[in-house]
Amino acid sequence: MKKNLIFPAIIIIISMVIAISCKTGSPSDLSKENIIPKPVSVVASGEYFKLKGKSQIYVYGESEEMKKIGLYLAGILEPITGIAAQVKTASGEPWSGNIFLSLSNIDEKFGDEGYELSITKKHVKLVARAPAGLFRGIQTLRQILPSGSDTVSKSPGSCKIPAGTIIDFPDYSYRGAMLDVSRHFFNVDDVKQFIEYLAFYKMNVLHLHLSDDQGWRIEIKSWPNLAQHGGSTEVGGGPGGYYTQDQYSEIVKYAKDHYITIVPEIDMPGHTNAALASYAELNCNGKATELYTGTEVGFSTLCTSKEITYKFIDDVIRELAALTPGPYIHIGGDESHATKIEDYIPFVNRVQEIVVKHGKQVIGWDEIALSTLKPNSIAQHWDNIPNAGKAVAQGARILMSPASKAYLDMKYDSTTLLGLHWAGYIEIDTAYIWDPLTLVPGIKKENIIGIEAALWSETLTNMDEIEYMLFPRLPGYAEIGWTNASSRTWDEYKIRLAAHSRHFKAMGINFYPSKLVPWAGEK
Ligand code: TNX
Repeated sequence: MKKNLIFPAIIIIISMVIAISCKTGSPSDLSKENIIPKPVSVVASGEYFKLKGKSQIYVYGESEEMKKIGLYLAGILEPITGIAAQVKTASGEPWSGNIFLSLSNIDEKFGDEGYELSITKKHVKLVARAPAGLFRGIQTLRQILPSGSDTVSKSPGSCKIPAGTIIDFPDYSYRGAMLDVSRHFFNVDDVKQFIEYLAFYKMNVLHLHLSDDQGWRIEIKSWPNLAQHGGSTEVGGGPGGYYTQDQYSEIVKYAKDHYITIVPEIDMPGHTNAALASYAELNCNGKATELYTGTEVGFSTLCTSKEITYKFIDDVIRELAALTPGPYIHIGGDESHATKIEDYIPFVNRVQEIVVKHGKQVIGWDEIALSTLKPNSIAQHWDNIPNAGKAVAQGARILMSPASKAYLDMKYDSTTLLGLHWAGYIEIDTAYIWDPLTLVPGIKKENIIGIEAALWSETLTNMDEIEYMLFPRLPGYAEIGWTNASSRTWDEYKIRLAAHSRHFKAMGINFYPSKLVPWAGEK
């Protein structure tokens, strides 16, 4: 840049920063805020709370966890408002000028994740039954700060937050996304970024697809070649990679800090070429296969008639269960076209026993309903409606991931360069307009644990590409899981979604600017 242009450029940049800083916002109608997922109820008072340079965050109780949540909120406020709030312990009634976080025995309908956010002229008070509820409520607060999330403004100022009361709790208890780290490997930092996106939209599960034909991505100490050899490539022949157990634990902890459960998946008996290439004895013919870097499915199978196969599975599940505090282990079970059905059924039955022995509950793709499901097993519906029906008939619950609605790797339309389209094109409206309750005939609400959007990575190689497929569909899936279907319409949602482009921009997200969304309407 020429010297005489530097000064005007600096002025422009400074005025842009000021324009998006907290100072300029003067909202007063809480009910007009564009919150995703849409809360259960929002009542505006017409007033506003003014966050000032000396505002502090007060937490009730001495627990480390409360303090941590307070610090998390402080870390969010600082870059947006320029206010470096301190976290202190409160006692007595809330007093003017500050934000208060407390746990209280409010109505059971709030569950662990619900919260009540009351904003008055004097203070902000966030109350929940459990820490997770406070964390979810903080995401709401984050979305109603005038300048949006993560906007960098170093000039401390005052910030007006519209006042009123928000009462909120989720419709479904399981609201997740899946990331396929097998077809292409994504490192720990990428996964952490993914976790932050889920947290912003109050999702609570990250399912990691840790093994497939193209790569084994988790260190198993008793079978080291799985990761060393089986993790050494990916689709297209790149170097692949794997998480050491320490790295996996780091992901688990990061997720936990965002009140997100990790569900690890070891896909079997199909989708196992990476394991079959790493250990010859897992093959029926005793010969190791070649590593695979293509994108075909359905050609591999563990040797279900060999005892060593079950020793292998027992070791893998034992190590994985020990590293995974969440209640679930996902055993895959999809597209086992190379396994005879008479072998598949006893195999899945036996693997369920192994998972239960190691203290975990089974999740598997809907084909596992062909076997005898344990009552607390969960079938993940992706394709076959009769399979979902079979699962429910056996007393199992369904996790809803219908490919034609909730597959994040499907192209938006025929012009989308990334992704696949075997289940159709999934524009933003298609992704949003469906009800988990009406997909499978005869199914009741209590048969559904929740929803999960799946991002398969055959065509995705980096975070930019992941973001493009995630956004702006992810907020819609989060809302389907959180907000009761009776409170959702596409016409109203698309306006709120349009306003979220300010968050996407502030977070540097590479999103698909769908023509169906009136982005010009953003504030
Ligand atoms: C089907 S969905 C698969 C995956 C592919 C995906 C691509 C499912 C359980 N299996 O192996 O990656 O389609 O969209």
